[in-house]
Amino acid sequence: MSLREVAHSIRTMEIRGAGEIARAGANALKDFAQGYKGKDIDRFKNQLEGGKKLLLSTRPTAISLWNALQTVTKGAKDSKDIEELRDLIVANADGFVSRSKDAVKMIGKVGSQRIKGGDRILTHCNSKAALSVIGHAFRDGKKIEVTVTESRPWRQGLQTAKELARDGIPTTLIIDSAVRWVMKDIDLVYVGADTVASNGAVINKIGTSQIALIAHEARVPFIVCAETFKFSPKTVHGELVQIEERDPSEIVKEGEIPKSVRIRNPVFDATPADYIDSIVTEVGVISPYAAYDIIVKELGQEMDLEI
Ligand code: RUB
Repeated sequence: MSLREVAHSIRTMEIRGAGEIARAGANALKDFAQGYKGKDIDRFKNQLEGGKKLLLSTRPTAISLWNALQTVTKGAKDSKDIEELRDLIVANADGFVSRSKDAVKMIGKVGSQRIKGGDRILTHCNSKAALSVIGHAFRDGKKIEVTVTESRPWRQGLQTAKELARDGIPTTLIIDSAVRWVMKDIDLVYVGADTVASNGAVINKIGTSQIALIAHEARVPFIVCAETFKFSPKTVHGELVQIEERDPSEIVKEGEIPKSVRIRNPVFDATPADYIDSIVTEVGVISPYAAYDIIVKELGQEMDLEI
């Protein structure tokens, strides 16, 4: 796929999930660099920058994509010739993709320690990191059951339910508004993240914050699974996370309700740190209040504040 095609696939959600879009973005820049036939280094750099902008314009909320593209182009400014720049982009992209896949596996191992045989787990949307935890616990022989929310309007929960059923994990599907009713039958909640802000707030699929509130009310631990590249250096610089609002046609069909009715389709929300028990990362389980430390330690290269 060309860089343009990858951007289109991310925009239209053929490629989706914060980890997947980050890896797809990194690979798109790598493929572009490998296929670059020009002889002018400045033109090459400009086109890479343009490709980065195009990829970043696809979906605004997941910081994973920005972190991935920053990592892939790290050091590009100082490159003096085309070969050197091409090799740098390829090595950076390969390094990012391989680290990010290892991170998902490590999150599975670390996050599953908390799960005991007989636990009933609830998850929302379709998160590779959360599924890694659940799958790890199951492969360790723990007899678990998983409840999955439908996750309107894209219904990513159906994908999650298919993946769990394929692996032989007992799975129940519920509609999003049933969460409060079924919470009495749940022991642990595991969700993924698109972005973790420096104040520990987690931005994830719309409805996540309601689930966190309900879990809090029922004293059920609410655990977030997030690779360190889901943490946002931009929030340290004072930027607010932009919540993507998608087309109303994803919710109602043309003519289904009067045109005068306004339709909003925000697809992510923010869960404050107070409602989060812990965040499982590839460098260990942390309190949401340690988000700033993770940003400084793991993503430190992006941290220089300029006046
Ligand atoms: C997906 C979503 C997922 C996170 C984490 O939203 O909110 O929970 O991206 O996923 P969308 P992962 O379907 O709109 O992209 O753990 O796979 O990165």
